[in-house]
Amino acid sequence: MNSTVSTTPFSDQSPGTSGLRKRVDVFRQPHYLENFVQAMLDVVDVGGATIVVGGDGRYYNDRAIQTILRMAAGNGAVRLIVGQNGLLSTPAASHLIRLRQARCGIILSASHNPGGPDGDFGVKLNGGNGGPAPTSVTDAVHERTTTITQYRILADAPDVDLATLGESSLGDAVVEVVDAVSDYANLMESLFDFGQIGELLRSGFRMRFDAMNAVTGPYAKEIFEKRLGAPAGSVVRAEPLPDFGGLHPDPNPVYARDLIDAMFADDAPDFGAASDGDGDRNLIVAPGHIIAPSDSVAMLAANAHLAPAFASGLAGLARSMPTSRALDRVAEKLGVPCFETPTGWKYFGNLLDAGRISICGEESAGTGADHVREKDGLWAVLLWLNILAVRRQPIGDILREHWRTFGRDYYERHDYEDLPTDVATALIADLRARLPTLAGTTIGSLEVTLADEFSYRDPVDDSVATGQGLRIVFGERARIVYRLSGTGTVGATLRVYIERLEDDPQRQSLDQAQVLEELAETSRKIARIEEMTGREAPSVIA
Ligand code: G16
Repeated sequence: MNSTVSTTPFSDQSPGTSGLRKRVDVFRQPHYLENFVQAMLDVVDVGGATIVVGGDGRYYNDRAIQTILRMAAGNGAVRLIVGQNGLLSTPAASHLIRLRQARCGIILSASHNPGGPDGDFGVKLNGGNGGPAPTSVTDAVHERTTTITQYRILADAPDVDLATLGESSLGDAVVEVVDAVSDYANLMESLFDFGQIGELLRSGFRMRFDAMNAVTGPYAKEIFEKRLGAPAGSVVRAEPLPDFGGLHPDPNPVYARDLIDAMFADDAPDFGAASDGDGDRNLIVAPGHIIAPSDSVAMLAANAHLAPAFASGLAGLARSMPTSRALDRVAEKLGVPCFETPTGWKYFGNLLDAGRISICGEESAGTGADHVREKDGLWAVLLWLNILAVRRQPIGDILREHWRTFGRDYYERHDYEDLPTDVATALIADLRARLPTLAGTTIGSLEVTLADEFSYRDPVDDSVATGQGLRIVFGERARIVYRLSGTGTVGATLRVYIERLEDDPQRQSLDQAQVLEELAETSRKIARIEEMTGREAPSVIA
């Protein structure tokens, strides 16, 4: 029976960079999930709509999906497309929304954050284009959460069987359980030269893909081992587990230690990669070298024409502001525009929809293209493999050749985690106030050519995003960027992004930490980090 349940607002349902992310405990409070979902359904107006629902399989995914299905049906949606067992990687969900022309998608994930009963959970809304809802929509959802008084749900309906493919009914709605792995794999097959990649993978070339016990496991098994013929065991930790086996499913050098160790061993495979909790991020590792995400997107763009999807060239490129400027120099050489957007995949949406860009990426391990409207970890791995299959050179050689041609951007991100929110906000405010005094000054050997707060006017719809990070620019040579993370669930994280360009080939294989040492020190001094936070050093260097 369709019930209307009375509720009262929660004060903490403001969606961050990528939807609402909180501890599982927070989501389990009575009405908490329901309030947020009702706010989304109200803003989208789902009467008569088709909706895609799925998640990364983390703890609480199974319960939350049943609630969301009952609410979607209770709010008049007519077709609910769900991944088998409630699983959908974020890029596969984006694809399914587009393929089935759904009005929206509801994706359950806290991305790379840890899972399990004490871990994190998240809910995000994607629009009919398959991409994260734009700020205008997430603002409206937030507004709605502050005034909500009731939600609608088929309270007494039994759980839907999500293990069995096919259709069933839920109230007046049809629930369709689909095999999203094959839809997604078919899309990949249409973009890349599977014949050539298969030849490479069957030629003795060894790859290691670490799914980190998260959602990409079944997709990677199907694509790499089944369709492309990579030897069994090329995909490791392939079973999605509700707590990711206790791992932090973040493909960075700290949490993907297993992969890094394998790739730095004497008998390292030829190519290593990992993805995150919901499959949108990627890490690429060459034998003995971790490829920085900012470099990876630049190298992919420079070589993209080797894959069928981009054989006729690229319309344009884009990167988030803190991502290194390596991509800009590739765009310049290709003669295409390179857009600089705020952090958050949603800012690429309009550019992709308008056909202004073909490939985009972020320092936070996200790379993607116009085939879906999310970043896509497996897509990035496949584009790398396609390039390697055509060039038949070791990935390390391609890396060094790229640096010789375009210069190398030594790059690090220093995270100061779990700061009291007021302390982090005060630090940014203090630095913001001092920006005008920094421009034109010389720090060490570098002159500050620009010190400002980044804001962005979307070239497609003219919407403006302000307050998107503080940047201290030293011409082409170097840059420091400061911003607060929008994805954490505890306290605040200050992110400091440091980059330095080296175009002398003799100086492109130096120790990264050493090259960046002076700039790192400068970054701490300029923002008075120790003085304001008591922290002498970052908690994580990525
Ligand atoms: C999300 C967004 C990304 C963004 C990242 C930034 O990633 O989708 O576009 O780069 O957050 O995170 P932060 O605000 O913490 O720096 P994901 O993979 O967590 O959805």
